[in-house]
Amino acid sequence: MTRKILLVNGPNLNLLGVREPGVYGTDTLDDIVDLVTETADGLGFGVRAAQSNHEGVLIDAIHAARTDCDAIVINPGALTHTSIALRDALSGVALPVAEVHLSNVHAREEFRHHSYISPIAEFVIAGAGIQGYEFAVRRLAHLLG
Ligand code: CA2
Repeated sequence: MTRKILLVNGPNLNLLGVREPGVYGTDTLDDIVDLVTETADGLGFGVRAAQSNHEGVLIDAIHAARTDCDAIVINPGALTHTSIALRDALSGVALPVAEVHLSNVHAREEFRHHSYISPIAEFVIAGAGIQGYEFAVRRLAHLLG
């Protein structure tokens, strides 16, 4: 059976490439999904991609991964800085989690410096643009062996 990675993108990431290219670049969410899918495919993994602007929908997608996914790559968007519920969902499914941010959140406003997700993530990648998602897939595949 093919192993699978859940790719989760949080609120407003559907606007990527459409608004604020100065901060987040010109790549779109579809570009991210394509990059993750191609990278995972080359390593023998399948991908299920989810994006929502609603916290509960993201939590449901994470719960669903419990039975058929092996790892999670997540860019929680602004929920990174606010959501204990998202963190609890990620802890609850007990899969390895890679936290990815397009921008270097530590070089931005103070409120972006704290993440509720980082303490339960295997690793965090910030500021590498969409390449960060590719690194995350490669590292998770390596960790899973
Ligand atoms: O750098 C990242 O990947 C972030 O997770 C992006 C979030 C932000 O709240 C985090 O602090 C860091 C925001 C995603 C919103 O993306 C947009 C894209 C285009 C136009 C407007 C928003």
